[in-house]
Amino acid sequence: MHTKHEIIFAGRSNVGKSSLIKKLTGKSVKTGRRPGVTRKPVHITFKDLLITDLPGYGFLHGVPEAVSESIKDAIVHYIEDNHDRIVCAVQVVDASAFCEIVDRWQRRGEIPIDIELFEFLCDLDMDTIIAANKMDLVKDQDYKLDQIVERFDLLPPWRQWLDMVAPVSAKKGDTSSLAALLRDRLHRVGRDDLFRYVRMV
Ligand SMILES: Nc1nc2c(ncn2[C@@H]2O[C@H](COP(=O)(O)OP(=O)(O)O)[C@@H](O)[C@H]2O)c(=O)[nH]1
Ligand SMILES: [Mg+2]
Repeated sequence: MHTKHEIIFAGRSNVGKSSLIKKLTGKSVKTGRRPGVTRKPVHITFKDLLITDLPGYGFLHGVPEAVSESIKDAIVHYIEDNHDRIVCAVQVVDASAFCEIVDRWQRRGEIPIDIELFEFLCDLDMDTIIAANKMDLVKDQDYKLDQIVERFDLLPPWRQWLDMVAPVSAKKGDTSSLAALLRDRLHRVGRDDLFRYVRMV
């Protein structure tokens, strides 16, 4: 069937993009044996809905800088090329490591790649959901989520952003907040019939 709507998942390597897609849809996306192996977008389709697992970006051990740059370019081009059919972008972060990584980049005077991508999505007027994954590793969850939204230039408390921030744990199977937001986006385009492909549990 011709693709009408698309949901994309973007994020650094190893943040849990593929695990989240598996939890939400029940379908496996091909996962590389080591991070950085998937360099092309991987798709799953349900009727005319496409779910896309974009290659992980960021520095990777053993992957030359030029390769990570080309992955970033490929992601940007993919999003630009398919902009019109993308209902929403899920930007996945590892909640337990995100702030530290962002701060390290900022201390070096560089724009962290996650922030750069988020700004790019905002500039495109893309409906973006931040999925804070690996919440099972986080002790003080409200504090951590406040810290995370602040890095994205969103004013804490994070609960002000419940329509775009979803704390989840793919590992624990705790993904209902993200499923609810995705269903809301599908509802907005009149596609309640696709809810069954985005499971609440
Ligand atoms: N603790 C924890 N680990 C997770 C979670 N989600 C994924 N992982 C682990 O993180 C690693 C990378 O997951 P994967 O889905 O392949 O990440 P991707 O590279 O972003 O697609 C795997 O070892 C997963 O088991 C989570 O919610 N909590
Ligand atoms: Mg993956």
